[in-house]
Amino acid sequence: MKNPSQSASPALVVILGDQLTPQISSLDAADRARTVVLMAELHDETTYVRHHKKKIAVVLSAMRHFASELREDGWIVDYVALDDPANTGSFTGEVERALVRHRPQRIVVTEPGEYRVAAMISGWQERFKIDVEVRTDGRFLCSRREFSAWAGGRSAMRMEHFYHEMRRKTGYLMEPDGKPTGGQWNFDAENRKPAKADLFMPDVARFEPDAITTAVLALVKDRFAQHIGTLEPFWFAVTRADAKAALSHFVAHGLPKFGDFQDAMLTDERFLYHSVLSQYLNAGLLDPREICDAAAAAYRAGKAPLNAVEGFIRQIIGWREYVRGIYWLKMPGYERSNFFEASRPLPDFYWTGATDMACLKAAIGQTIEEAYAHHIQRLMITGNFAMLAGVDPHEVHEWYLAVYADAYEWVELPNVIGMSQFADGGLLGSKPYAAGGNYINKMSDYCKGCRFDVKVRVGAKACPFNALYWHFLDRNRGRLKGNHRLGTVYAAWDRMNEADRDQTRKQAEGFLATLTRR
Ligand code: FAD
Ligand code: DLZ
Ligand code: SF4
Repeated sequence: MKNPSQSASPALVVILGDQLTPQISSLDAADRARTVVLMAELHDETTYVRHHKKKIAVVLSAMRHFASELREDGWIVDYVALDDPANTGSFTGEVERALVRHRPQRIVVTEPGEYRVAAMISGWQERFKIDVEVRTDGRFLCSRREFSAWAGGRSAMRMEHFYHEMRRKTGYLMEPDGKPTGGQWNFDAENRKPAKADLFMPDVARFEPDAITTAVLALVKDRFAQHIGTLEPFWFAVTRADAKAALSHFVAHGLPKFGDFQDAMLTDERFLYHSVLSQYLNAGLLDPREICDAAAAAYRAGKAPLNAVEGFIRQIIGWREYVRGIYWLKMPGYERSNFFEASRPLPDFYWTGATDMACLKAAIGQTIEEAYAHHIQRLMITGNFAMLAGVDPHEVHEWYLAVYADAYEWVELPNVIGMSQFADGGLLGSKPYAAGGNYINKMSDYCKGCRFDVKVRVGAKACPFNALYWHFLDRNRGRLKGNHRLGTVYAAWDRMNEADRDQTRKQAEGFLATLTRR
């Protein structure tokens, strides 16, 4: 229980770079006159992986805008800039300095998104001899405690079951009789159409950099020249007002076809009908409820079909909340999962895009330019390739954490370790997302522009995904043989004659030997 005199005692509220929400719990019931808000641009946070330049820029610019909005709203904000000569570069170091400046009686912070930072904060009370109150992050629809209660005692923690609970809890797309709208929980059977290049595609919402962003871009250009990525053109929203405009833009232009083409990939269409909202949502510029409210309202107004709206809401109240729950349930240790004992270094071309494989070149090329790739590119192109090639999943994880503007470990890690690399041995998914060239050809136009032939398995023209796919299954047979969902593919491998199998193995091994790293 909170002591009433405590809430009036001078407090230092620490706001982290992904807590840019005016209603953040650390500010609840705080007295503006007796509270100092500390925000700090930190060397450690900008470099614990070599984040994409655009990611650093969007975070720092959004932090600066948020600090100035808080000040306009009457808060006292102590903002430490990256180039402040006294900046120690870490949360702990900056809290220590702020304690000397402000002499607060207590520290208040909303629970951080990452285990690494939570471990740091857990040492503050002892180290600084001051009360530290860590509050639940109310921006999530399912608290960590609720998720543990849901997970407790279950042998399989499937997302679909969790999602039904979340639909009931939130009431999204639910009828008064407790049944799901449209009589089904999930309309994916109507989704997953391949895209056609001649369809009209809406562009993503783009925003001109203002003076604050322009200063941040100059700072990032100067300080992080060695990090991956193109800094300009920079079009991300960095304020809540612009992020809300991006949400309205998506609901009007992207949402109606979101479901149909959710899994499609096109070389010249980087965003298709995706929302491109995750970087705003994860930094706190948007709230999951307002996004789902807007999508549900579009359905009710007849502006978007049920398959699109259900699929979209599922990603947010289902997948997003579910992966966060898994992260906190399994950390620490989850980041070192390696079910296949894969040890190959991440190939060089993940950092440069320099490969003849047109699908990887497109997905990595746009990642370098935009700090964005959509879900199927992350899962079925870069993720699939890394798993088939036997890349160390920890290296894969660090790459994803670095290159995407929306990447924070709580959401990135389960998607990479669990969903994409099957490195947790099936906690999150019931079978590995492994596919040969056929799948990529069906869902994209990449193969048309590729020097490899997607229909061919061996020889100089052979699509590398084909032999790698069989090689992956073959070399991991011992680990996967109990998986009933793979029975038919192993049966197909067994039906191949021994000479073909042998050629396939050699083809894959020859290709793997060409992969290099810097
Ligand atoms: P949309 O396709 O428009 O989806 C709407 C929203 O749903 C997203 O903005 C996002 O908030 C949420 N969402 C969708 N799928 C997922 C999912 N699997 N997990 C959590 N939320 C989801 N998402 C991140 O936010 N950060 C990451 O670091 C991240 N890393 C990923 C790594 C891999 C290997 C894979 C396969 C997926 C990853 N995702 C990650 C999930 C997903 O790819 C992105 O959320 C999505 O591509 C963001 O683009 P969007 O906003 O256009 O999404
Ligand atoms: C991602 C990020 C970056 C690049 N820089 C900062 C920063 O300078 N200061 C800050 O407070 N937060 C930053 N962040 C976000 C943090 O890494 C994030 O808040 C923690 O990882 C907890 O999720
Ligand atoms: Fe990718 Fe193979 Fe298609 Fe080339 S042929 S784009 S490598 S799937």
